Amino acid sequence: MAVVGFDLGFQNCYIAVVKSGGIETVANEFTDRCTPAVVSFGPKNRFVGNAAKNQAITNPASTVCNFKRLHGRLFEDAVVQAERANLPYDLAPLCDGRVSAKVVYLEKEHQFTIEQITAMLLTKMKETAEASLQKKVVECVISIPSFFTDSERRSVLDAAKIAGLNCLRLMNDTSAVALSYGIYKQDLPDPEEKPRIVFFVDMGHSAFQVSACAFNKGKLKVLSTAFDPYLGGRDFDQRLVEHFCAEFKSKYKLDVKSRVRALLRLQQECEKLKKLMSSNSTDIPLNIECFMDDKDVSGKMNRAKFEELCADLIERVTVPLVAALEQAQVQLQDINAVEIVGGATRIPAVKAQISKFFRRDVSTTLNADEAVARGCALQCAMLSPAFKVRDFCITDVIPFPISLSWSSELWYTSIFGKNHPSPSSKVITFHRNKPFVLEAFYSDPGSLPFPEAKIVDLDVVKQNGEFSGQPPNAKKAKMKVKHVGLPIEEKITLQLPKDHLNTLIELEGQMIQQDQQEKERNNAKNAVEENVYFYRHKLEGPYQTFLSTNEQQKFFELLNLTETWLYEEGADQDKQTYLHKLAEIHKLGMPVKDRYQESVKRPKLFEQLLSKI
Ligand code: ATP
Ligand code: K
Ligand code: MG
Repeated sequence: MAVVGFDLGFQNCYIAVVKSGGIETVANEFTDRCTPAVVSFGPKNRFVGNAAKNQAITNPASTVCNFKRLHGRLFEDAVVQAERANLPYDLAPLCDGRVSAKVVYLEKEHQFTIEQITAMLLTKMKETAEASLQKKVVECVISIPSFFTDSERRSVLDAAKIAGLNCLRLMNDTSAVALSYGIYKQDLPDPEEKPRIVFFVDMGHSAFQVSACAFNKGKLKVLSTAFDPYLGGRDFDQRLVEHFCAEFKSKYKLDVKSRVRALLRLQQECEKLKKLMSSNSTDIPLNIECFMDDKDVSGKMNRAKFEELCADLIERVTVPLVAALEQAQVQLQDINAVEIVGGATRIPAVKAQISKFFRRDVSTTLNADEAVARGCALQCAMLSPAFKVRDFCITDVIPFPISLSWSSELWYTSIFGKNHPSPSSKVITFHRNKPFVLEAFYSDPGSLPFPEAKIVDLDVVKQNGEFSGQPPNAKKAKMKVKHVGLPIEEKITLQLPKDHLNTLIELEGQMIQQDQQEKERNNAKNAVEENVYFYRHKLEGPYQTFLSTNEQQKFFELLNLTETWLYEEGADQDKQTYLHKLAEIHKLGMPVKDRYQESVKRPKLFEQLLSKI
């Protein structure tokens, strides 16, 4: 069994695998260990990751990015609507109200659910892992933000199923980081000693998360988790974008926001600028050629000015830190280390703010980009029977309290409090002789990172059970309790119905096949082109003397004709046509190649023979 961990980032995804006893992060075919969370749709195939990111500006309306936060939500949801306002592609409701991305694929309009989009990304990551491991990947652990609610989590699980993955566990980003930190530490305090307290702080592209963890030998207990789901690197980019939009308006009379492509280019440049400012405090130029109306634009920025533009964002860094510290019930002086990960913690002001709050230097002992994926792979190894990993017990927490209600009797109880351990279970006894409905829900809608209470209603787990075995007076006849099976019908709001899920699994399979066919077609076309160049080169050189002038002339003619054909009607043909062209070339080329190779081998064979005489 392959052991794989996926960091499903808002912007950047990473894959870690267990290979010859160690954890490795895997590079894709672009030798990039980061797979951008982008899926693009073309007339013949899909592009995922790096290839899709390259389409972001040329094909913005069918290039789906920034979609992670749309999981488990309805189209009407305020979060979805707020995201939609800034997306270069369109979202649309499905008939059940869930959200989908509207794109042009295979020259037709298509709507893909967010689960499908994430599944496409996971398919790509799965293929990358398979290429590295040289075996099939099914079992995996996937990371999610700690603030993801039940419906968001289930939505990610559905995406995994569509991609043909068996997600053994979803792991909170910061817990994955904590596991990567703790598992190899040789010097953790003994179980009966005072634990080592470490805070993990992760600022990614879309969100800010912090968790407090207590480590002892062989165990990790998450004490608290806090977050700002709407504070990440992209907010810092946006400040720069706003700044330059205003500047270009007054300087060049350009309305950048009226043009999708210009805005996207500016966003890309601002992100680059932000990264440059992390290692450079002097003025940095921003130049974009042919930006709008054939105009070149330029501007400049420096770290001090940037920090001014982002002052309130930097202030907000403190809020979750306070919450995590309070809920963990530890004192600043009890903290042994503060580890930062996530790309946006590289912003010097963010790092300084964290450091200022904890009154200590922050540590960067972990790989800021890969720690989440590595933690997921470790967790996957621990869950896999095929691997022996040192015993390490993780107690995670769920930040939101959960209650149960029994609608028929207005009965209500809180079963799990804020930051309750996870996984955990509780036994609750009901005495019933008729079917009954139990409803599980988040007790404190205000604590959910949703702006609207309405969404909370939809985020409820309902359990509908038939119960017939217990006599009505079971309470009195205590000694005669009879145990019968309790058929449970589970109703989970917003989850894909099973038959629909199967359809989506099938559809993903078809799209994988379509991509494969397109890849083979392209390979065949490239082979024709490569062989034209190969033989031309050889005919002008070493092959020259191995065919008659007449044959040579005929061959050159074929190569020239094929080359012209490739640029004209041959530009877009099916695989078979290319293979046919290739055969034509080989028909003339192979005999020459054989003659040539024979001539190279002949002296050597001759020498061998001579040496034997
Ligand atoms: P999320 O955790 O929100 O799902 P993610 O995991 O995809 O997002 P990361 O890859 O951790 O996010 O971080 C990406 C962010 O970090 C981007 O905003 C990127 O611009 C920013 N970033 C990366 N390197 C630097 C740097 N050197 N200086 C400033 N910001 C940086
Ligand atoms: K990431
Ligand atoms: Mg992340």
